[in-house]
Amino acid sequence: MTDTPVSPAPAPAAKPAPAGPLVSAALDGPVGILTLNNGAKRNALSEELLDTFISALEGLQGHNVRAIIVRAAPGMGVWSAGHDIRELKHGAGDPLGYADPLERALRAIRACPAPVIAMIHGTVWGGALDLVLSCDMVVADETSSFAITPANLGLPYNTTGLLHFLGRLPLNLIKEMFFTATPVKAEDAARWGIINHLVPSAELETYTMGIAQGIATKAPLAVAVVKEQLRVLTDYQPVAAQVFERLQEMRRAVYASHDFQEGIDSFLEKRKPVFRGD
Ligand code: LCV
Repeated sequence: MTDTPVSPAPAPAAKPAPAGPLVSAALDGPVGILTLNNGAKRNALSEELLDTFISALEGLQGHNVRAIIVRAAPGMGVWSAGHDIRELKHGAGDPLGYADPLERALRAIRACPAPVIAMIHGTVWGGALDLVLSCDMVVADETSSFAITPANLGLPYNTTGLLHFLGRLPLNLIKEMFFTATPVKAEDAARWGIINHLVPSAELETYTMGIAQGIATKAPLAVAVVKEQLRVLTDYQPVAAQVFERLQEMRRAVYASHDFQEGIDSFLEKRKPVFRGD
């Protein structure tokens, strides 16, 4: 990929600028490329990284891009370790609420008029899988795997997130992924439909860029309207207010539980969690 770097998205003003941008943006003709650059923290989706991601995504739209590729920096064994667990707080309300930075990033991807293609080399964990599934297409290589892990943290996944999975996978596969938190390896991810294409590592960039450049030759207004029609038709599932309230009440009991605190503590203390079911 021969990138023409665009000015890196400004880091959030509140904190000192990171050594290099946590997310860099580049243009290759009509194709934008967003690169996650925090290898030391395995591209954990912190508020800082996600704010930078969202502004970089919005910045690319200002350059009239026709397709956008989201990738990790070359050679990283972990594409993203998911939600920054250090930013999950027990007793601070819903850990995956509407205003959560990860939820904002998912909405930004889904609302972006240009198709967004996730290019995966390495492992994808937790909320990063929701981010990948929020992209319009996924191209991955043989090093990829995909895990959704709230059961490792005692965290109650949110209803919007579950709808993202229901829009993509059969119920039995969603249940296996959520109940076991086991990473789905590349071959199975291709067979299950988590990814569009499984290609050898050596061809990953060329293959993904080929799809992006192909999209870039199509009528952008027609592409953008189909993307928005599909978003509206899949995201808006009628749920009775009372049902939604009951689900929220059930989730409240979980994120107030000892097990959620244990999930966070065990990660920070680098030990296995012991869940008591309360
Ligand atoms: C903060 C991290 C993280 C991280 N946050 O490297 O799906 S939900 O509902 O659960 C949602 C809420 C969610 O997304 O939760 C997070 C789900 N993610 C995970 O459970 C993955 C947690 N991470 C890991 O299992 C390992 O880090 C992997 C397997 C990704 C990589 O292992 P590796 O041995 O290569 P380390 O574990 O040594 O991590 C390197 C540094 O990145 C930090 C980790 O704390 C460490 O920091 P220090 O060097 O300061 O110790 N890190 C990794 N993941 N999700 N920080």
